[in-house]
Amino acid sequence: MSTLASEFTKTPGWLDWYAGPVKPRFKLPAGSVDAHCHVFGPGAEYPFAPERKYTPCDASREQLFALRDHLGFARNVIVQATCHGADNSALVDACVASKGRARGVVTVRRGISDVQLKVLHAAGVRGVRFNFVKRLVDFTPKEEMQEIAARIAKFGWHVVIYFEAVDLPELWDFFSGLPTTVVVDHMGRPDVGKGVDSEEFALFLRFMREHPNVWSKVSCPERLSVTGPRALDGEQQAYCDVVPFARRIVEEFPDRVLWGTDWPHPNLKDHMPDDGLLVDFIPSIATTPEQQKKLLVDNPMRLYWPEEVR
Ligand code: 0GY
Repeated sequence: MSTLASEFTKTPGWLDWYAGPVKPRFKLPAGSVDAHCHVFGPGAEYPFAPERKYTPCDASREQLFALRDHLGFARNVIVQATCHGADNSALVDACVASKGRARGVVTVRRGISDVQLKVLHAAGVRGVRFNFVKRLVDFTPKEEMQEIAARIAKFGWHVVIYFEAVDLPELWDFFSGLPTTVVVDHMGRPDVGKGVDSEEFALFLRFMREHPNVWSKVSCPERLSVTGPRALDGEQQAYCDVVPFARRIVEEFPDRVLWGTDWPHPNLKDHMPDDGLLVDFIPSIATTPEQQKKLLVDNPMRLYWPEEVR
């Protein structure tokens, strides 16, 4: 008998994902990839991890695939959420159920065997995620991550890193030593209040410039914005304060950027975005059809489905 969903009580104040997204006005290029999204449970089938820092609402693979189709994406990259710890079952089953239309980025511990890594690869996994956001995970020694990175490099996988901008100086050397492609979640979480010309963001741009193996997801305006989802006046668009950051990265590194919805948007505190409107945000950060095709199709295909790229 599986664990009952009712055994899991959502974290107080939890915001559920938005069930009625609009159809985006922006028509995604054919073959677009939502390269950052999650599945949560359902808890009754895939229990949340005992070591989790939050308990979310359910967000099943069927609901993710329905959103994919509604928004006009062709494929997903599902990233292991910390509420599932290193039990990747929900993600793996979603990848398998997608029939090749989803790849996965997992969390693994050093005890994982090569046989287990091969099973994950067969299911569609192509990367591991190292999380440095202290409110989300317990500390993992760097040696353990180094060891894992060396092992997954042999499978042709990459490393996804999630950290906050203020921690980049301390993590720089560790990141520089990673032997794979390295994908940064949400632009390294800049403090947008400091402005696009801040030293902090300059350091992130330098990090990308000096490391040609580093890519960035230009995602999560809803998580980073201070101005928020509503226009401040008739002129300003939603999340306008995030635009210059994402645009700067897309313009300088058009071949090393990815975009994702971040559905079902864990841990948002003040509002839940309409994913259709998030898609409509894309043309303001990737302003030409060439940039949009690289961001949404060419780059994620090269990283996650290289065998399909001619
Ligand atoms: C995100 C961001 C967050 C959470 C997680 O794995 C997670 O729990 O990634 C966050 O709370 O900032 O990328 O979904």
